[in-house]
Amino acid sequence: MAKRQLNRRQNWRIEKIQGERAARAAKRESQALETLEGGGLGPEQTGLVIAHFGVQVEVEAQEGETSGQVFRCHLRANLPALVTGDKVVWRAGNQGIGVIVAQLPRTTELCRPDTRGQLKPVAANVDLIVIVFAPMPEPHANLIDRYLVAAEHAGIRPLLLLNKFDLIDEQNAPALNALLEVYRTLGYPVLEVSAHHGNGMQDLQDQLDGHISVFVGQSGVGKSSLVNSLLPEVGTRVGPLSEYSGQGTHTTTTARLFHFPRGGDLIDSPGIREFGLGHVSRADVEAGFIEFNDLLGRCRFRDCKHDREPGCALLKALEDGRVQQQRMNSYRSIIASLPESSY
Ligand SMILES: Nc1nc2c(ncn2[C@@H]2O[C@H](COP(=O)(O)OP(=O)(O)OP(=O)(O)O)[C@@H](O)[C@H]2O)c(=O)[nH]1
Ligand SMILES: [Mg+2]
Ligand SMILES: [Zn+2]
Repeated sequence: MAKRQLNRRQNWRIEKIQGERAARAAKRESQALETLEGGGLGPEQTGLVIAHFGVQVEVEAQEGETSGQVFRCHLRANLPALVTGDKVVWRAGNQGIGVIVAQLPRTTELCRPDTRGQLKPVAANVDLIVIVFAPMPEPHANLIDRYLVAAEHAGIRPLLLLNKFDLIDEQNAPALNALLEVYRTLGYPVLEVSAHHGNGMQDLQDQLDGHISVFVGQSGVGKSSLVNSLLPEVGTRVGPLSEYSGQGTHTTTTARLFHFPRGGDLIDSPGIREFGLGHVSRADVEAGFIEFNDLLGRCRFRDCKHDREPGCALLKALEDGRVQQQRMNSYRSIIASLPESSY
C-alpha cells in the first residue's frame, strides 16, 4: 500500500515536472516569436522544410538573394504539424532565424501512426518511396508489405531496395532471393546495391534523379550510408548494428532533405521498429495488395473475409498460385492488427 502510494506520488511529480518543462519550452518559443515579430520581419517568401526539430524547423529559402540558404524557423501558432518536404510561406528575421507563416498544400503525404496511435505525417511532397532492407538486420516481408500498402494508399510509387549486397552468402541467399522474387513477380521495381562496395549505386542514382524520394525502412539497413554513398559531401551520421541483438541502433533521429546536383531531392528518415496501419481501412489494405485488384468483388459473398468462405476468389487464387502464400500471410496479419472499427 505504502509503496503504491509512493509510486503514485512519484508519477504525479514526474508528470508535473514534464508538464512544467513543456510549458517553459512553449513560453520560450512564444517569447522568441514575439521578439522576432517585434524586430521587423522581411517580406513573405516561399521556402522548403529540409529538417524538423520538435517545435522548430529548418527552412531553405527558395527565392530572392538568400535562395538556397538555410534558416531555423519558429512556427506561428495554429499551424498544422509540418514535416520535411513541406513547402511553406515564411519571413526572415535577423541572424538566420525566421517565422513560418503558412503551409502550402501538399501533393502527397506519407503518414503513419505514432506510438499513441495518432496519425503523423512522415514526409510531404515525395513521389517515390524507397523501401530499404538488407540481409542484416533480417528483413520482414510483413514490414515491406505494410510500406507497400501505405505507398498505394498515399498514391506514391514504391521502389524496393536491397542494400548490403556484399553480405549475401550461401546461407542467406535462398531466403533473400525468394523474397525478391515475390516482389519481382508482382511487377514492383527491385534493386540490389551495396552502399559500401558501390555495386548497383549508379542504377539507383538513375532511378532517383529528377524525383523527390524518401528512404524508409528498419533501423540499421543502411539508409544514411546510401545517402553518404550518393552524396559524399553530406557526411550524415551512420551507426553500427547492436552487437547484442543484430538490430539497428536508431542513429538518424530526424528526417532530412538533400538535393541531387542533377535535380531531384532525397529525404533520409529515421529507422522504425514497426509500421502501424491503424489509419487505413480494410478496403484500403485490400487495395494495397495489387494482385488482389482483379479478384476483389468476385467472391460468392459480398462481405467475404477471404478466410475460409466457400466461393472465395482470393482463396482460389491462392490455391492456383496466382496469389503468393507469403503475401496472403501478410494480408491476414495486417487485417488482424487493424482497430476493430475498420473491419
Ligand atoms: N556490409 C555492409 N554494411 C553496410 C552497408 N551499408 C550500411 N552498412 C552498415 O550498416 C550499419 C547501419 O548503417 P546506417 O546507414 O546507419 O543505417 P540506417 O538505415 O541509416 O539506420 P537508422 O538511421 O538507425 O535508421 C552501419 O554499421 C553501416 O556501416 C553495406 O552496403 N554493406
Ligand atoms: Mg540513418
Ligand atoms: Zn473472399
